[in-house]
Amino acid sequence: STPQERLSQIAKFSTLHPRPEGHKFAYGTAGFRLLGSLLDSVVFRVGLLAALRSRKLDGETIGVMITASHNPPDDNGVKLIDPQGEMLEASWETYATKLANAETDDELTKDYLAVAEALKINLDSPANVVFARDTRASGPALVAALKDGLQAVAADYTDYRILTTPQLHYVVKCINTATTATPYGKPTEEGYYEKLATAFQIVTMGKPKPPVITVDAANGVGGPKLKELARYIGSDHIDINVVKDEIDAVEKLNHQCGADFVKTQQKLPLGLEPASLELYASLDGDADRIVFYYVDEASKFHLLDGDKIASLVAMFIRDLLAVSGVDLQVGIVQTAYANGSSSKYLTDILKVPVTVTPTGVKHLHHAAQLFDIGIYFEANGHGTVLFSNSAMKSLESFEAQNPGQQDAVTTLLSLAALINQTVGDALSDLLLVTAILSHKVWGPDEWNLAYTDLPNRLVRVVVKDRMAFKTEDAERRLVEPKGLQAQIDALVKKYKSGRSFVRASGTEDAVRVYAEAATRLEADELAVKVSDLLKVL
Ligand code: G16
Repeated sequence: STPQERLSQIAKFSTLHPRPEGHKFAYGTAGFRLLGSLLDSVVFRVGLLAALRSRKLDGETIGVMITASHNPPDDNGVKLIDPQGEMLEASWETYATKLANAETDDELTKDYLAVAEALKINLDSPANVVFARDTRASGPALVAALKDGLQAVAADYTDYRILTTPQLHYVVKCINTATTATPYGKPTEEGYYEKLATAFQIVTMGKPKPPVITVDAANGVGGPKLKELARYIGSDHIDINVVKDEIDAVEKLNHQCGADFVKTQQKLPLGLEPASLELYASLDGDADRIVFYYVDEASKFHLLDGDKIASLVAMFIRDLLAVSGVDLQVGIVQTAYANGSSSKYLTDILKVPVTVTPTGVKHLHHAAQLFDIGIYFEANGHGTVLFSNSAMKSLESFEAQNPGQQDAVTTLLSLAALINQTVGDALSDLLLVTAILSHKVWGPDEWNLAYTDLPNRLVRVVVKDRMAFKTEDAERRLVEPKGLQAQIDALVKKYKSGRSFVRASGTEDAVRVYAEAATRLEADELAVKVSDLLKVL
């Protein structure tokens, strides 16, 4: 087709997906995220961009995931996945935002061409895109808009229907590595289950069955997918009991349950009646986050969040490396939300280096890639472990001197297969944690012993303009509004082991306040006082 025909094709489709007036869209921490009813034009345009991205990369396959993860049921969102299963390269976020905000069909075609020209993209080259969605009611209509976008620019696509976000990341990496020396796996949902199930069976071979686990699936896509995964593993190897799995009751998604609820409220999902000292976990709406918890004999609730997962995994991997004799550097990546006690434990007791980055998987992921084995977890339960190519080669070529060393190397290699290397994955992390507990013959209370969390509180504050909040030092300090940081500092000084920071959310129209201190009372008080500072703005 001629360039002119191409543009009129885009304009023709675009008229079917008009941009709602008065909204400024931004590609944020987790792509575009807002009310599902406002997303039609955005998703259509993401289709155009996904095709451009694929064409720029010689037809490598790009992923598009339609989900709003932990957000309420009426929200939805869309994010792009790069060829190795990573988040969209940051420099492209600007193009995404630009296309989403074009006022008219004409402006859109002009902006589209401008991106193609600036990046020297050959619009005749092939474009390949795969996509999936979560269980939200607005999903099917948004998929239709995406397909229109892909058709408008003649991209080839495959609809993977309903998947968890990490499953789509896995598929993207599998497709793009299929013909390389290190194929990641079979690019199907079944391939995903097979890979994880086999790795889990190898990692736990000869070990006792892990503790029985009950999983709150937030009434989202993770429920059916986890049941399927458990079926592949088999009840000889693990007992997983899935609750909160009503995916058809769309209004129940993330409602008083799920990883975000349990982490921020620091309490059990609604209606869950736990048996003491048994292991529980909660997923979020697209199953890329997980937190664990239990109640003790005195019915006290204990949260085992992303920091606790990172610490458990770091300890296990460090010990395996010591036994194996393979010399690899392990590092941890956290955010400002990491509990002060966890950072202290990792640095002082485990003696592994800790890097702090801003919130958002892309930041943590990149920092983790700098280590041989990089462990990254946000306190909210999003995280994974990255084994570098050279680490994999060292492990694969290592010549063990005794069966102990061989065992440790085999376990490390199967951990690399068990752990989703593309992004934080609640299902893969669930298997990772239970496999470690099986090795240690631990229940949740033994796991929890490593360190005691400093009491902490997270508050969500709705402000007039969250964009007015600018931070530095990995979000630990405010630069703007001017003068506010000095006021926070003055408050923090009054509390033993006090720490507090304020940052704008990238996924909700609000500002988040985090506070921790030596006692529950003080942590709560500090959080309230810092929040009060924002109210007078
Ligand atoms: C997303 C991001 C996470 C982030 C979370 C909350 O998670 O992927 O990295 O921690 O939002 O971010 P914020 O505090 O900026 O709203 P999810 O699970 O919602 O995709």
